[in-house]
Amino acid sequence: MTAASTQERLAALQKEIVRRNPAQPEFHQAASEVLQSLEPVLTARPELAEAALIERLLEPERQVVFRVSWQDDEGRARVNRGFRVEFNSAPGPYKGGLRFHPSVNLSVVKFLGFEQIFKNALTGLGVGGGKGGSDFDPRGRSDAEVMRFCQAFTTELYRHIGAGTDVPAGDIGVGSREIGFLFGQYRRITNRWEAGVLTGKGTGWGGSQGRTQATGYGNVLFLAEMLRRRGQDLAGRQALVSGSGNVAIYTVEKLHELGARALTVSDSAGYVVDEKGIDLELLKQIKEVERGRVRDYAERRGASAVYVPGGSVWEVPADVALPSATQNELNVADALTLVRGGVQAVSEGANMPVTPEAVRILRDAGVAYGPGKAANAGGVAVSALEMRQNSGRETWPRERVENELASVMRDIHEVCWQTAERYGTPGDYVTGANVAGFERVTEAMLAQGLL
Ligand code: NDP
Ligand code: 2IT
Repeated sequence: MTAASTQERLAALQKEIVRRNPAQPEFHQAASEVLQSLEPVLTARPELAEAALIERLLEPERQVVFRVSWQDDEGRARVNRGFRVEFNSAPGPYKGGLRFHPSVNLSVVKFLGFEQIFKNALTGLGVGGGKGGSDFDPRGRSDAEVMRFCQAFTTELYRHIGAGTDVPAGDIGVGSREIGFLFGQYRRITNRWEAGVLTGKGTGWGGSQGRTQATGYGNVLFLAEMLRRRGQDLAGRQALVSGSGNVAIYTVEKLHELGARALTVSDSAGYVVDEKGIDLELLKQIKEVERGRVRDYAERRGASAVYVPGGSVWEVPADVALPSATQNELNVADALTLVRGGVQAVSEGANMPVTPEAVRILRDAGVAYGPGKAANAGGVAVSALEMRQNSGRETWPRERVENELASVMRDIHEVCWQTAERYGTPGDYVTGANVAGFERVTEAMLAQGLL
């Protein structure tokens, strides 16, 4: 195959994706980002362009959409929509989080599930790709309402999941509280104590030490590795973190551990800039214990912190940026502001937080850019380690998990780096991650025949 004929085929595929998946802009965006990286590998390795492998990759193996009816505290019946998209199980059981947020729809779940295939392949830990969730909004709901919702959700989902089939975990709006309720209902319905059916469990009942911290920690380790390749390090750096949930909190923790200073956190209402660096204990108290907002942080922190309603953390000048909230949260204007402010590296804790046009601006300006499917893979990597512990009925000490996480993140960085070099785009982690993930998954698919 020549480069030109490959390009033609990819362009035709892009059109076909839009035609076959109408009104799914997030899925189009995620698919297009990967397809744009594949020309060199398809031209160089025609066997991977064969057998409709790309077409198969783009079509989920199975998509489940279901009704979730539950009762609120006033006794009223409520109805939400549940999703599980089982995208690809060639490397291992479907694996990926559940997101509870009013913006969840099939497009969002498919974009996340598609990215998860490549991310999971990069971990090398034998997990396929999937994602799920609901348009349920947990904000303002009591514990009892969240429990009833999770039970109703599991009553439908349970028949599709299992330790060797499909293993959900958390994502936006789903943390250890929700995983507990989901697990309890699964156990009740199946009459099985099947630890490996969900990850992110409590450490007293089958969860892995270090899973809560893994995504944020992993992203900072990936960022440190990108900087190291440029002869720089994190110590003394000023960092921007967006979001104030699971990923953001443990990103701040690891940044501080490595001598950097996290200046910001945010939520959908506004952001906080704290010139002394985010006070982690206060942030954890407000977010993990009280389930409060970043505005509360600013009110209690004192003079060093300012709350800015609306706007975005990217307005603050800093050396590095770690978007850790949601998709498309960093646009062209933000990228230009960051570059003007002297940013040297951007590493994605969230999935697809930087828009494609903004990525181009960062790369053209020579900013090191770590795409989420490599940089935030630490969470699912420790989930895969949780599955290992569950299958052997083992409990690994925190230190062992952290060492393995550090080694997985180094390996992911290395495979992205080497792959980018091999295809003539040194330092380009997008090509590295997409092509390396693609090679691993398609090799597994080819070996298993036409399914
Ligand atoms: P949480 O629910 O713990 O926190 C989400 C944070 O992002 C909150 O601060 C929330 O603010 C903010 N946010 C969510 N949606 C929006 C929105 N539409 N606009 C503005 N802010 C928003 O989720 P996580 O920390 O777990 O997830 C954050 C990101 O990291 C997501 O992209 C997720 O897919 C990704 N990720 C998570 C992993 C994990 O292990 N949890 C693993 C890999 C990636 P508010 O409270 O106002 O909604
Ligand atoms: O986006 C992600 O990688 C996650 N939400 C974590 C998935 C998992 O199975 O741990």
